[in-house]
Amino acid sequence: MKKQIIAATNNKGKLAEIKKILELHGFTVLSLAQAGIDADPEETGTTFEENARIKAREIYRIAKKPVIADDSGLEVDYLNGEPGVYSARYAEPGKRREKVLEKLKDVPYEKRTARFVCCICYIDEKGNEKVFRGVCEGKIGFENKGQNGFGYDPIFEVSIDGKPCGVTLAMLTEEEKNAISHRGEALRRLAETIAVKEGNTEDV
Ligand code: ITT
Repeated sequence: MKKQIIAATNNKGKLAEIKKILELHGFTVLSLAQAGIDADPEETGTTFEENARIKAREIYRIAKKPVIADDSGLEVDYLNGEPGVYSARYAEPGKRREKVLEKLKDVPYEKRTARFVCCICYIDEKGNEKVFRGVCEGKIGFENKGQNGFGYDPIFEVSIDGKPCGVTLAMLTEEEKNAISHRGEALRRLAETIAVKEGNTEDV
């Protein structure tokens, strides 16, 4: 049997990426709905790691089964790391990217450096906890470009070989994004650590 993990997220974009990446590594990923859980833990932490632990612990407390939680966000250097852990609450839905673009409107391209950060907290069936981190470096563009992905993807230009190339994460396919993204990196670290092969259901 494949190892089942509950993904403790209410964000559909994240869930799709988590499923794609972990299923490639031999896991079966259950959404909160599939696990029969209706919860939205309050994110009271001040770091991605704290919030990932808070969300994973809350769902583990209810389910007592292996769980992962993802806390992630965009850090813009010119804005001293904003929106950071407040990425999901930075402005009303639909206005968050515009707020970043507006704050950077007179900022030249070379000063628009930014990164996505993702912390994944995994808790195994016995309650052992581990956090995995991934980072994706890039720059904030001057307008929305691309239709794929979610959140800030249309304004985040990726770096290929350390150089920005005018391509946003929203212009990539899901596979292309997962190959270079903060979430892809954190989840591959998790998969390597658990070293799951089909049929292996051992603990961390
Ligand atoms: P859960 O807590 O239920 O997982 P959430 O959307 O509230 O969902 P976070 O608190 O971790 O999740 O906020 C992360 C926000 O950062 C997310 O809503 C996006 O706006 C942004 N973000 C994170 N990863 C992203 C990505 O890969 N592409 C674009 N935006 C991303």
